[in-house]
Amino acid sequence: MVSYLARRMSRPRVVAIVLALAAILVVSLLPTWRAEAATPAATPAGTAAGLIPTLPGRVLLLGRITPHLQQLSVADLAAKYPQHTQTVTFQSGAGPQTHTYTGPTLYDVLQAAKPTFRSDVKNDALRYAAVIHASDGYESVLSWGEIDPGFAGTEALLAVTQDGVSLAKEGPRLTAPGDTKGGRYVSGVTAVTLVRAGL
Ligand SMILES: Nc1nc2c(c(=O)[nH]1)N[C@H]1C(S)=C(S)[C@@H](COP(=O)(O)O)O[C@H]1N2
Ligand SMILES: [Mo]
Repeated sequence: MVSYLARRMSRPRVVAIVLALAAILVVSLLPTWRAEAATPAATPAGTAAGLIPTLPGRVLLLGRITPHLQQLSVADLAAKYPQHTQTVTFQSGAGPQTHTYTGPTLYDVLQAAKPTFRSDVKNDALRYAAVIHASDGYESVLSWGEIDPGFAGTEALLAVTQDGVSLAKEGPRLTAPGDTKGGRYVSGVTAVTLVRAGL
């Protein structure tokens, strides 16, 4: 077509038409490109969705542990740590819910991951917190003082079963016994980051 046009029109005119068509194409695609740049795929605003890689059937342990990146399968969680059973009730948008969970304590899992607590800083562990990340970008925090048996000693579990049903497919669920509302019962856990919140 271009050669047909070239035979009928002067060369500068063909060049001008091609450039004009290219400009129209770029201008018409610009809003799409800009929208894609502003909203990376499936990242709800204000969440870590997309920032933390999701390994199906695995939980990543990250942050102030030794080494800094570790991974566990749900089978590891069910076999390598002492298992606890707890029946808990929490308030949710769908009314109060009561469930029975089994799994290791978050405390045992993090202790085995060797936190980088400093022995030369008084109660360094009390400056630490675990961030629980879920597959949908939901996150919640438990401080070390909440889960350490020497302090509040909340038996937060990384539950691998709920009401007798395996959570291997959707990922473990954090429990927060003692909480009234269900907000910290994080489901579909993909990662736990141990952070040092002290300055
Ligand atoms: N991953 C994830 N876990 C979550 C939530 C969420 O949005 N995403 N919502 C929380 C809230 S606010 C409540 S009340 C409970 C509800 O539990 P259910 O999803 O089993 O009904 O889950 C909690 N865990
Ligand atoms: Mo909730």
